Amino acid sequence: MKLIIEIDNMSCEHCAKRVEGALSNLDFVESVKVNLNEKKASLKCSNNVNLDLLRTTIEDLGYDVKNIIEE
Ligand SMILES: [Cu+2]
Repeated sequence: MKLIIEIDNMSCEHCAKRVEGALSNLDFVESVKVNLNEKKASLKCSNNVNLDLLRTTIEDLGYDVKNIIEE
């Protein structure tokens, strides 16, 4: 499944890499790419995706999840 996560408060490429690294460590995340300018993470996830865990993983880093969209 493909997801787009809209993320607020990432201020630089370092933030984007932090989010990318944390999300890629989740076992159901197959691939992740964060676009800083668009404030979006694009993910490919397996079927056992946990949306709450995606949200809290990003929020625990200090960023805000505005929306999670299934493509
Ligand atoms: Cu930063």
